[in-house]
Amino acid sequence: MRIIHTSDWHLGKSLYGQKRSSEFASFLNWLAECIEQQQADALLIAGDIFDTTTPSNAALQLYYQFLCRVSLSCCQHIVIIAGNHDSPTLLNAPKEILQALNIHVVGCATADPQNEVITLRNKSNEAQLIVCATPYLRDRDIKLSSAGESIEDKDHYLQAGIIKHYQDVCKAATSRQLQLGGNIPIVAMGHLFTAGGTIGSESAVRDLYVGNLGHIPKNKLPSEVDYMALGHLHVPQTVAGSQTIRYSGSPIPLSFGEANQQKLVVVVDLEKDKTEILEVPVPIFLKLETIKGNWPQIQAQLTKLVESKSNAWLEIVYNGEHIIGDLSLRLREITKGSDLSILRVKNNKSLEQAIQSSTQEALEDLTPMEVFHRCLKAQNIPTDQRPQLIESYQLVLHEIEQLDEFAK
Ligand SMILES: [Mn+2]
Repeated sequence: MRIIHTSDWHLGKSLYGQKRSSEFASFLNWLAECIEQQQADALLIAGDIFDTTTPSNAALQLYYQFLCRVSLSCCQHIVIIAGNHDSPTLLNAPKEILQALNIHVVGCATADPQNEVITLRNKSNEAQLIVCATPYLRDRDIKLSSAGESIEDKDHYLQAGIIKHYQDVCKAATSRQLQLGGNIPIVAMGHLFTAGGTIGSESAVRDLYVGNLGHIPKNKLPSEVDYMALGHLHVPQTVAGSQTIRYSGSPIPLSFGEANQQKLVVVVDLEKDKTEILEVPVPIFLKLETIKGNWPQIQAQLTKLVESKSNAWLEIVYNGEHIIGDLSLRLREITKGSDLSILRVKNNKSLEQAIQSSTQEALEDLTPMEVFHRCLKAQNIPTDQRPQLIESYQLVLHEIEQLDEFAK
């Protein structure tokens, strides 16, 4: 049994206002070819299919066209779980019709763990693989928060609840394994943050779990499974050194911060007693590059890119000694007539900045917690009062996040 594990597509995401539909289409085309080349039997997508809970029709079309194409290929099954970015109901809406194509969708957790246990069968109706398909778990899937709960209480209940949910689903899977004769491999899927995970410079993920809220220690993950296909972190990685618990990461760099990561999908061969793993690198469909330095450095790098006829998308960070008021104009001059696109210019030495004598930054560059820290400083709040206020603020942030998701 050969499976391919991927996650965090974030279809529909744009970068500083630029649509990325052609990169997403290129990736899905590549993935469909990769499935054929690898002769994969199943595809597991571990959440964050879409970037928002209301994806555009163009993003939906990419998704359905891909599902249709793959369901006609050698790949007999697709299992999809919702991530925190996905709308559980949007994913679930076509559940029955997709089921007819052997595409299994789990948009939200239910009270019965059996609903998250899927048996994949071959054409002769023989069971090949059991999949524990647990979607992203929200507060309301675990327990309702009560007023006056401290961050420690909340973290404790949330963690314990998430762990128990995974254990319940795993237990249901092992009893199904017994019913089926005992030697069918089990794969678990999840969309969560394991403690110690690498998040790179993903502020979007960093903000999601304030403090350590909801971080799951590796030794609490179900150990009875042959492979665990995780989503949520965009940097591909193994969990705490275990080769069989992995994040596939996002398939294309979703921000300039991810541009230097090798993106990949994971091919997993599940035999009776051994699991073999192969990482297949995803090609770069469009280069994202950050150009940083003083003016001569930026000028030299840009000229080189123009000469090499690059069509990269660029982020320019000027941090030279001298104030440059006409940075954008100078950049336009150099790149005129080329295929380069400058998406973002950060001038650390602009005239306005010299006047304000503070670093030039936009609110979007800061996390809500950083803003709060600055508030405390600006209001001269005594240091001994700060921890209590920070804790309350973390709780409020978390409540807002959950309310936001409830509305979805
Ligand atoms: Mn996520």
